[in-house]
Amino acid sequence: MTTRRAFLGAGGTLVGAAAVSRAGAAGLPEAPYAPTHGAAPGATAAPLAPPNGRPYHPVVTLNGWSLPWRMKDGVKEFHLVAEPVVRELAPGMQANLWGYNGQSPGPTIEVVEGDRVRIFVTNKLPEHTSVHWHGQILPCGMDGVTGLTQPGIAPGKTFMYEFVARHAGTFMYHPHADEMQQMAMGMMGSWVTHPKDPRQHAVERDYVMLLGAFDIEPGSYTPRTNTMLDFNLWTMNSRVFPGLDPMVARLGDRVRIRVGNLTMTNHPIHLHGHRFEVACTDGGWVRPEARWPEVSVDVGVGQMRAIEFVADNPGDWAFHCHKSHHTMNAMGHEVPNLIGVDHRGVAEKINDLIPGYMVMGDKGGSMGDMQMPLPENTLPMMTGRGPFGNLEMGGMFTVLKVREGLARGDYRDPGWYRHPAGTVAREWSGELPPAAQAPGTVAAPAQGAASVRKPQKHGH
Ligand SMILES: [Cu+2]
Repeated sequence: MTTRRAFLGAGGTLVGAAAVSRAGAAGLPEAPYAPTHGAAPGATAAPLAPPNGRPYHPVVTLNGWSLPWRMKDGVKEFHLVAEPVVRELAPGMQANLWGYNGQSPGPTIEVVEGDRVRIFVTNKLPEHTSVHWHGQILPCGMDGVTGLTQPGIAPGKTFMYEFVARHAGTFMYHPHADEMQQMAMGMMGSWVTHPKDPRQHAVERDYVMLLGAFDIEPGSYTPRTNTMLDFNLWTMNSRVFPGLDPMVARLGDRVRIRVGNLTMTNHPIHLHGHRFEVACTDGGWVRPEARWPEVSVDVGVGQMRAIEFVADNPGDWAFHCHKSHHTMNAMGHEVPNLIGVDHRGVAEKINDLIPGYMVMGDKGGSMGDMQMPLPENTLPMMTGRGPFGNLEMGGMFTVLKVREGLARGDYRDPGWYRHPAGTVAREWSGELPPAAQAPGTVAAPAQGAASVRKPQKHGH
């Protein structure tokens, strides 16, 4: 492989890979830097076609990229640099994270079953680290567990890992050193080992993402890493909606989406308009006779699930975590339910005491077109413009766009779906069939409540 690589970003810009080390063939392979894509930092990079070694069909890392390698004496050499990074979570919010080679998550590592792989890990963090190759069957001393199988990689030092990628499948990598801190800061990456025979498990579109969670106080930039469960930003590859690119498929394509979970809770991942099967986990391929149809799959903590389906239904289909709090950005959680509360007169009285107090929630939680001043570096809780208005989403949400007649390698956003005439839900003002009432019930009285409590805490 050449010492300098370039690849085409999603925006079509030619992006040069900056070299950390140019010591040449005798030294470390260069450590390519995350592509920057000019006006769209954090966009999805075009798949990395293998320049040497066995052929394979590359994956697309949603809002991420794959790490180029150097082939040396038949060994694929990669260079990861663990370091502080700034990641734009979505336009309007940046976070001080830790990652690899300029970004969180780190670049996806793609190899082929049977490849001998050598990975150099340079530590530019202020504390020791290590890399665990989650799911790989390898010699124990290469497993990356600080204290158990190796000493920690001290700041400034470089370690070398070497093993054979024995099994095709879906894996990840992350530190096994001060894990709570380092993973809560965004240190993780995907690993895909492609089958030796590219016809095996073949798909036309192959996406990969890792689920993450951060607790960043509105107005600040650095995650609170001691948080156990009460995170306020739920991410796919360290991005949140509307900062996530759509996944694109041509009508009739067989599609795989690989999802790994390195958060502190499970995420039921749901796809609209299609039925899928779990084809692969981080433990290997699921035998065809052992698969069953699903539209949601729970991705447990420390698990990877690769779903497969035929994109046979044209449209813009939501793809998201089914926990409704995980499709929102930073919000106040300690808020009583005020649906039905009569606020008339109350707001004026409170406003005398607290200028700027707003009444919220008496008609539900929709913040649809509400304009509120936000602290610096914070995203709206429910946001994103669609062709029919505000999507009222955030966090772990993106869209699968299925279109007729796309070119094979075309991953560009095709724009919003143009629905055939008469196929969109619409207002009805004509005659209605009767609306039957549940047996034994009477129409609800007007809702009311005795007390109004002001939201107390902002940030969760
Ligand atoms: Cu979730």
